[in-house]
Amino acid sequence: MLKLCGIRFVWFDGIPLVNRPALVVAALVLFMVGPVEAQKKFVANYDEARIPEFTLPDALVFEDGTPVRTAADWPKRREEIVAMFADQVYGVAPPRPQKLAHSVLSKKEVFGGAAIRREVRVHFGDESAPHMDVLVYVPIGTEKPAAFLTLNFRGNHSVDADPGIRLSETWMRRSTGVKDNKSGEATRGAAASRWPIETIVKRGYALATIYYGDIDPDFDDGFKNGVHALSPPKKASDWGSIAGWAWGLSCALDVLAETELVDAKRVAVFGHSRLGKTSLWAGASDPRFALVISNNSGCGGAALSRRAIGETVGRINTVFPHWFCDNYLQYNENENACPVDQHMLIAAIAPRPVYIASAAGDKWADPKGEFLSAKYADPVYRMLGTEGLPASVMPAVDTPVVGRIGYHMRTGKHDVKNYDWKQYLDFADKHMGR
Ligand code: GTR
Repeated sequence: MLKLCGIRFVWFDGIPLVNRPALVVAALVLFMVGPVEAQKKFVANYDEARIPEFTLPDALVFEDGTPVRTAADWPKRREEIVAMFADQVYGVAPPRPQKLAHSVLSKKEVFGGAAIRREVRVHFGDESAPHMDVLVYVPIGTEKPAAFLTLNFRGNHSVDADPGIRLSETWMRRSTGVKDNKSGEATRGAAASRWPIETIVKRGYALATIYYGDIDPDFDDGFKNGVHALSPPKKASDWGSIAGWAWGLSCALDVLAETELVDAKRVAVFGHSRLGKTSLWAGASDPRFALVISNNSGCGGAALSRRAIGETVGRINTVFPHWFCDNYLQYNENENACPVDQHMLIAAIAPRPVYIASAAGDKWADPKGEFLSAKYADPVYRMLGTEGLPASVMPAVDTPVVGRIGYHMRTGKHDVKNYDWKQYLDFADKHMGR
């Protein structure tokens, strides 16, 4: 018998055996230390010279190798691309409910008579189904305005200090003012710097925002809560959280169309960071969105995965296992095997206008990779007869390039600033203005 590090190895017919308690201990150690170690060991690459070699899949070639020759071929190729993203990346969502029961919880004139603020409760089914609250600002004096439909991170009450907005009662991530995962008064208006609502309505746009946790609380609970409870994922291609949030946005668009509060044909979908990944997927999967905005969406959003700079597919799947579908795990440190890359997500939005914004200090999200996605989506936009992205090299900081695809890299860090909103409002004027 051989004893090594406290584990008894018993030799039997020349085969080393390990005693059972030691096996259990080793399995436990592997189970607990394995993932922690894997996370600790992740060191992001920021060196362009160390990017692995890669070839991008061509958005303009069908899966059977046939080239996409004309605009008439595009809808079929687009369908192929959207299906691959659903199957391999975000997961397939169930059909939206036939009925979305909704009621107005509050209605008030705000900003000195510039807008009406409403809180609309929307159930994913009849009145007994789970619900989300949509906070809607509609400018007064603009008939059927265009709108920005958005998700927020910290509750509807966080976007403005207005005491009339209901405090979110949904599970909330720990942060200042949140106790036992419940929002406190101190979080009222806490995210207001990201939401220049008065400016937006005074420019003639409506703004609708939803706390993303109303749709699916952002933690890995095996999909028991949120909208996944309505259709729990069973297959590796079934929906993850990003697909759930995007599905919620599409439901909100259904209700905006039904209530005629805004012009449902002119609704832009906007999101920051993980919610920017979500706005891209919402825009790609639901062609009713007239315009799409991704603010610092990074890995799994606008950034090319194959560059593996900053956050990588392996890292994101380890830290946020619930965001994507299980099929996406195959591409951990194996991005080249994925049938799609993120420029195809942008292309799937074509020819609708799309704006991609980076921040110079947000290296984790790979600003260059975000720009390159826009650039490699450009041939699709041009084939469809639009001006695409009017830049072939990355523009300098704070110098937006704006065609049917818009792009800028703002000074500063991962955030949403008035500078970003100014570009989005100008972009909306260009493409959704009357
Ligand atoms: C980070 C994550 C990013 C981004 C960000 C956010 O931790 O690595 O992909 O989504 O969170 O959403 O704030």
